[in-house]
Amino acid sequence: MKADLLMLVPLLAEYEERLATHFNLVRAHSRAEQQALLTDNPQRFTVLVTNGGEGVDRQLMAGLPDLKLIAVNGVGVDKIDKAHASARGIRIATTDNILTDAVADQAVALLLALLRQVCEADRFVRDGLWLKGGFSPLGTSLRGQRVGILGLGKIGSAIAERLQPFGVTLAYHNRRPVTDCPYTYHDDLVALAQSSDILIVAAAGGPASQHLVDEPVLDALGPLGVIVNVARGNVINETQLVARLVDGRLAGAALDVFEHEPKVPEALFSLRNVVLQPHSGSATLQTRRAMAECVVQAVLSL
Ligand code: 8YV
Repeated sequence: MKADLLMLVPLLAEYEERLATHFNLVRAHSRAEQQALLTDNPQRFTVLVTNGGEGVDRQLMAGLPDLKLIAVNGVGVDKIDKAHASARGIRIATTDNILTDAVADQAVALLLALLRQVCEADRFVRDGLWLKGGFSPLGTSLRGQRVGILGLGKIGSAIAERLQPFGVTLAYHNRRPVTDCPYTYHDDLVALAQSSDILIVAAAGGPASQHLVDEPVLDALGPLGVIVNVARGNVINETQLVARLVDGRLAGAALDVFEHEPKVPEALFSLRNVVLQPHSGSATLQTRRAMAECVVQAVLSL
């Protein structure tokens, strides 16, 4: 008889099929379905599959007494109680390194889309407005901009590498300076924001980075500043961010992630100075295949 494998999120079909040759897949994508499992022989699960955005509900993890492995289809572990997992010897496997390039590409794509008003101009053409006159607002050149990166880890560094040939100046804020790094280090995030035109958020999520980008940072970035977030929504104080985008205390934002996703503040929908994405930084076929392969290997290795 096959063992049960708990799937909190879907994987690409072919990888689920591979897993299904070894396991009986039990899909519980909603909180209600997960809750129901807790009273249905929960000791049958030794492995579960989730992703970075979803993590594992605290109560669910506590209710699975024989859990040994959490296989994450992503790198973020901010929605998993790591202390609880480690106390119970539950291993957490991630797709470390695999999505770095895709997320860094997405950050650059979002930045250029925002500065060059790609989405706005696309809507202009689709709506047939070009026939009535030219697209009037001018975009912003990337060359010469001062870019500040919050979080110079693997993804932050990959973003910096991609931006260098565009002729920007690069600086960053991290808990500690990165050894042998050519970019200017600011040990204070407000100071980084003050000396940046563009702030790119690439920091890991979790309690330590909750609302790191708050009023003082947003004010320091100022009315000409723009912000890009490919990390976690709650690294930025979203209420403060939205208020500034609405009243012009911040020039623009390109956001792949949100504090309460998939809920996105409705005030953003009518703004022309934002680019909004549904947490799709790693969403390329190649990357999602490589991630799913990594998850399958982790599950089979138990
Ligand atoms: C993943 C993410 O794509 O890796 C993460 O932590 O947030 C995303 O890039 C997500 O886990 C979906 O699989």
